[in-house]
Amino acid sequence: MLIYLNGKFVPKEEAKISVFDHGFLYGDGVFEGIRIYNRRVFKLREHIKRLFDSAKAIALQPPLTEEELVEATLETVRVNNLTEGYIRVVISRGEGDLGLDPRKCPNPNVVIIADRIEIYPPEVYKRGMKIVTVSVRRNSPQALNPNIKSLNYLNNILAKIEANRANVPEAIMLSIDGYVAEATGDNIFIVKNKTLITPPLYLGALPGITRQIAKELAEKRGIPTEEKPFTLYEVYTADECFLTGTAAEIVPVVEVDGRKIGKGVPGEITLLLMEDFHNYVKQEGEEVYK
Ligand code: PXG
Repeated sequence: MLIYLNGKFVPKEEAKISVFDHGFLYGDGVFEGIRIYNRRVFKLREHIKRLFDSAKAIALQPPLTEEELVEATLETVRVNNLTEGYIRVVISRGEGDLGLDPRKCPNPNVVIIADRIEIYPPEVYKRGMKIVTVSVRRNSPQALNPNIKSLNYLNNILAKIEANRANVPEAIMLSIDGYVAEATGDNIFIVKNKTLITPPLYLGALPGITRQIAKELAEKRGIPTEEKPFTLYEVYTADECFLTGTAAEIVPVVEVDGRKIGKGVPGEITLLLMEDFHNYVKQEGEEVYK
């Protein structure tokens, strides 16, 4: 496996970053997770754009342009000869001293890893997922905005630890005010009266690329979509529920906190969007091997 490290391709064993990197010391940096489907990098430009938006939000100036990073990402897939997989693009603040001050870090580190992907077992997509709500609240946008895909994922990891203890693969995180925000690494949707509803981003959720696709696919099908705040009551009483994410794709949720959602099986609209999504990923994306 070859890793892109600041403009060079190095073997995995040699791909090393200083312990003084503020990504390591403080979680100071940003990242993206991107899928490779069928020799194409899915929504590559959208991911790189979001990465640059995250970097902008933390006042980190990437040492290369969006176009250069798009090319570097494609090249990383190429040198590893992948046709399917998962890409991690990371820009950390870079090496500094032991203080917080990012001004001491003049050279951000850029890493691109292209690897195989680990996905949920097929049963989860057939029968649906059981999830719980966790006690830890999603970061307040007023403290650390969840719109930023930063290297500081402790909020999500604390939630994941609670999910692990409950023996479920994902979990709902609420906003400080008790509205449904998102899952630990996925966005959330409910379906009510044939309408798709997802929380607005200001409640504290990542502007998910898959979330956006789900909305677009629904609109193409003539299914109305809404962004509005909702509580757990609305989840428990929804007709359908599903999660969206680059790794998870669209995954049906059939039970939340011991309450069956709808009939307790993947919903009609969920199944329709899953099918549309699978067709969509086959055709969309930046060709790796031209
Ligand atoms: N919310 C959060 C907090 C995420 O981290 C999503 C939503 C979905 O966004 P996209 O753009 O992928 O549709 C994410 C991204 C993992 C893992 O290993 C998952 C993500 C990020 C990092 C790791 O499960 N999901």
